[in-house]
Amino acid sequence: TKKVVQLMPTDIKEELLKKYPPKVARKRAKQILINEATEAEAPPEILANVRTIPGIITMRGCTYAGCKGVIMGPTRDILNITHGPIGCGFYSWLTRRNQTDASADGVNYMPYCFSTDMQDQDIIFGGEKKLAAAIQEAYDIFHPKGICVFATCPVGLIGDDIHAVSRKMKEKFGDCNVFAFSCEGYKGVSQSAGHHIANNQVFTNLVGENETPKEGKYKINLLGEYNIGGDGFEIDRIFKKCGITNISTFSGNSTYDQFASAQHADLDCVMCHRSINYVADMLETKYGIPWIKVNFIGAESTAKSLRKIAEYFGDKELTDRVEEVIAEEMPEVKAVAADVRTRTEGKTAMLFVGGSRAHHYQDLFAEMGMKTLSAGYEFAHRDDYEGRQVIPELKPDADSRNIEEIEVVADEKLYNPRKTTDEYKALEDAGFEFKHYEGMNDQMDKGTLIIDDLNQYEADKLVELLKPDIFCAGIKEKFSIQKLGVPMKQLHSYDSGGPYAGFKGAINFYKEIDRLVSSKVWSYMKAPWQESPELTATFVWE
Ligand code: CFM
Ligand code: HCA
Repeated sequence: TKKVVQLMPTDIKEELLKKYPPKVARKRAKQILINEATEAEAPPEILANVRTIPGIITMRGCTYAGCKGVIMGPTRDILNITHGPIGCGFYSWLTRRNQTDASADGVNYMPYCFSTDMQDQDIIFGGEKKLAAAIQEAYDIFHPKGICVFATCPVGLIGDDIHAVSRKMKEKFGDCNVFAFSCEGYKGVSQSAGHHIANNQVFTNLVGENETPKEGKYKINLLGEYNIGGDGFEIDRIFKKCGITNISTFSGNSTYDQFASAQHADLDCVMCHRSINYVADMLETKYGIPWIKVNFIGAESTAKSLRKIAEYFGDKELTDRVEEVIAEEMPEVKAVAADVRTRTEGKTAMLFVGGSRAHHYQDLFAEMGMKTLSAGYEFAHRDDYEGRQVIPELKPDADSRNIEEIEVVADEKLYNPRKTTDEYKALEDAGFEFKHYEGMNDQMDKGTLIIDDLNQYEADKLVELLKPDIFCAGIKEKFSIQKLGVPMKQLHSYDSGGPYAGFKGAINFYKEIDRLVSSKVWSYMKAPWQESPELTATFVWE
């Protein structure tokens, strides 16, 4: 006999927490939010960017992954050496599907995996000599413009001074910029600390090096775009069509020289705010380049972002051209959307991805008439949920020496997880400035579940209770979700698909999701709870 019960968001939250010991349940309760914001209210608070409780199987990665894999990985002509055991280098090698086009000068080190391959004796006697030898060997074979060295966990534990080795080798070569990142995996609570470390070092050691001005009427940098599955290629195609010059992308399909020339841009467009906001702030502080938030995931968002850029330049020629491009690109997008909507309208999705996609991809689903039941980030900070960012104190004489100081002030003001909405208000009243933009909470419907640092147990439970038509996350979740009979789309690597950004990307995405949610194959899977199907639940929201 089947019993139909109606589940309220509070019931779901209770179900997710039921199995935990009281202390764990108390902490997780603060990271599971029932979205209740109305237009008049401030967005609800969530606990984010805090340590995962030991024993919980988190979806997160480590600081090394955020630094070496995410920020520095997509740059083709900087030679990246992992100082550590071979697994760290190997598992961060090309798994992110960041594409590159080396046609200009043919230099591309991405197909190589460079590592010092630390062994037991290096741990016991120290690995600095081995690192110096690896840098020398890389230089002799490739003569790159830059070599970056990345610390893994054991390097920090044994105390190898990777910065001293890098400095020494830089001086020795004279024509190769060698610098290092103290991005040991354990340094932070997630990848997020790795972004911060990477941003600081690139800014300190590289940005501003090329003083030759760049040509272009509307010069921008695109920050936080990593060319996964070719997204950056599609965005660059659109920029080019509009007459916008992209000086540098941080860091999809980027080069050494692009980073070195970033200070020549008139405007910074920030796409993945989480991973690169530090660079945007430093460029603003040191060079006075303002930044705006953009999003090229979703056709409507793409159009909106182009209009925002045109509005910044306030130039009729650019505004007209942007409108022409949108008018040219949109009909095909709309036609495909209308077709897939006949099958996707009303279907439901869950999105659990790193630090911005779980938000950005909701636009694409909305364009297909699909609803996001639940979403969350792996490692975002509260500002990514609540939609505000502190403006660090502008220091007119700021240079790379006080970057740390500026960020410490910013972090203290913003990222302290104990700060409440009221305390923010008090800060604003006291004259601190915040930039406001849309966070995940603003976008999601009332009554939806926003969950930070979701884990395997909760993911399975959510699927069991809410049975979404599609679940989006990463490789660690892929197969466990599919075994529950629900189609799973990787929003990190895009599986083997993409691009999904821009206009052409939107079309690709509609077709892919249509294929996944319309397929009958998933209904043949028997999920564990279907062995005894006494209970069928429907999710109720307002
Ligand atoms: Fe930014 Fe990214 Fe993301 Fe990210 Fe990442 Fe990524 Fe991601 Mo994987 S930079 S936060 S650290 S949009 S690698 S391209 S997909 S978790 S949501
Ligand atoms: C990382 C990279 C990752 C992992 C994706 C996944 C990516 O965090 O180290 O878990 O599938 O996008 O490649 O986020």
